[in-house]
Amino acid sequence: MIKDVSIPDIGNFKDIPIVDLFIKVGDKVKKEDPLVSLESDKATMEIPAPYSGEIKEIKVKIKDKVSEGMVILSMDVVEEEAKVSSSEPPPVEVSQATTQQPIQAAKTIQESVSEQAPLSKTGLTNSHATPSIRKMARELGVNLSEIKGSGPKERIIKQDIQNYVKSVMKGSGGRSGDGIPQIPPIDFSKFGEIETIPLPRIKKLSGPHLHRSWLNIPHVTQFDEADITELEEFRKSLKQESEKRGLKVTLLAFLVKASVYCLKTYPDFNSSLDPSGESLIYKKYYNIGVAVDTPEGLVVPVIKKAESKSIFDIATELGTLSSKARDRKLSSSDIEGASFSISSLGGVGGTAFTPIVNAPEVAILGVSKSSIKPIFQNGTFVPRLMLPLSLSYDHRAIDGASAARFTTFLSSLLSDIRKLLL
Ligand code: CAO
Repeated sequence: MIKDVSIPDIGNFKDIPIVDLFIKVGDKVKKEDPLVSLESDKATMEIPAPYSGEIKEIKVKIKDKVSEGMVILSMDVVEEEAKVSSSEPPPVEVSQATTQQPIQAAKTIQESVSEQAPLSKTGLTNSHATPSIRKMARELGVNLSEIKGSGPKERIIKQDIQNYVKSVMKGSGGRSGDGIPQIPPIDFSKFGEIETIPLPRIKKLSGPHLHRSWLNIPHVTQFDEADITELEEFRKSLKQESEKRGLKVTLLAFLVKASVYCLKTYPDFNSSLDPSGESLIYKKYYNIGVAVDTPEGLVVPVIKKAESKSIFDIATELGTLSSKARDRKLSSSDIEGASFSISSLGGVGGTAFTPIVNAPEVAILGVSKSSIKPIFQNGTFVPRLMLPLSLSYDHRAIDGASAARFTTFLSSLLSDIRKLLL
């Protein structure tokens, strides 16, 4: 049945221009779908469909001025609804066009405005937008006051919201892609002389990787120390033999060896979380990444299959990989496939630090500078060479108690490296 649709009761508003037509002839609409949008200098109103059906004729166009009772279109109304057409038309949805001028309107309009009132707290009503656009903004969690409209009279249109959402997703809307508020830019030259130097290539590459690991992994660091007095004596005793072989055996080679032993004993530390986060992938190989400090930034070459290598083999490979790293000659195969990493700052200094887990690994061992400390043994203080250990781990994969067991075990191995033979 064909029925005319006219402007319902819109209170004291008269001769209001149409600013949007949401339908065209042939469109099928449901009762309460918006048909047209009217906008005075005080308010924006959407006229909803009073019935479900098909649009047959549109009798108005954008910029036409309308008042209550004017026929704007005709519809072929769905049979059942035509029978109950005496029912009340759906209420007009209204929003305030500007905050400066109060709305004075009929009951239905005031009711709608009071629905909108909570929105003003978020600044939504400061903007010029139709109710359907406001609805879209609400659904997407977009604050309209952050958007400059590109429609007539700076009205916010659908495209503006889409562009805004895209810019936020790209991290250019005041938030990073992670939804983390960005640090506002500061003009440091206001406070003194400055110089801007681009980051070296490696720092540019490692920065996002470190950031990703830091954001994704719930980090905890377990601190401990190992008595390496005897180990250091043994290492020094190898000096002649090492020199004959043309290599330098540092503590790091022993740390790699002892770590493999610990990883075999505590396999969780040699695992990765499966992408679903529902299982752990255990690796049956022991590839140890070693952080190397280079003038260009931090790189982590990998000692592959460390479980099958001797202390001399590991020392040789450490020398080769760190020289390659410093000469920027590492290949991609040199830096891939690690299952656990070690970061030694022992040659530099410090007492402890919190290394960042090298995702998708689940743990990293940090080592600081050893020093002689008075240790209470057999009723007396004795000078012992103590090595600080800092084990960071992914708390999703590893419990605190396991981490404490791992470092305790590592400490016992380093205190008596004969245990590595067992
Ligand atoms: N305590 C005391 N002395 C230590 C030590 C420790 N834990 N570890 C090493 N040393 C000593 C070495 O024995 C060596 O002394 P000598 O020259 O008298 O023999 C000196 O410190 C320098 O060692 P090194 O750094 O050349 O050798 P290494 O095997 O210990 O380390 C490498 C090699 C490549 C790991 C290291 O040079 C390096 O780059 N470390 C920095 C890693 C880094 O930046 N980590 C931070 C990453 S952020 O998580």
